[in-house]
Amino acid sequence: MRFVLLSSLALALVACAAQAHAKRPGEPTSYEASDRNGDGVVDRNEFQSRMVDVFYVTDADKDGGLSPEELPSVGPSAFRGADMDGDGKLQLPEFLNARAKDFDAADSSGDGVLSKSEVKNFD
Ligand SMILES: [Ca+2]
Ligand SMILES: [Ca+2]
Ligand SMILES: [Ca+2]
Repeated sequence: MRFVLLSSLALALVACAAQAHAKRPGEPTSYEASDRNGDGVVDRNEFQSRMVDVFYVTDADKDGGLSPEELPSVGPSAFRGADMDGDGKLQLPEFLNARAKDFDAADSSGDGVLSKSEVKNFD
């Protein structure tokens, strides 16, 4: 399930970038946008603040929860696993919790930060 969520993360980021605006040459990639202090790695706080942005962009109907329709790349079992209160939508804490697991799964070196090679799919 972790890897399903991880690939859905990359898709969510791509979808987010596509929704925001068409990418122009020279604009920062989503990875670079996530690396807010520019030290070349994405730490937990940077990842979380990026995921908050993704949440609000993904919540198309602005009802404060992500429905399966708003997260088409997330499989039903992964969605149910993340929906802790079982109301059929992922509220922000549920979304962040699921994404924190993605962070751990992506951090293959276990140093608590994501290097670019650990998130090849970010772009
Ligand atoms: Ca950083
Ligand atoms: Ca929604
Ligand atoms: Ca929920």
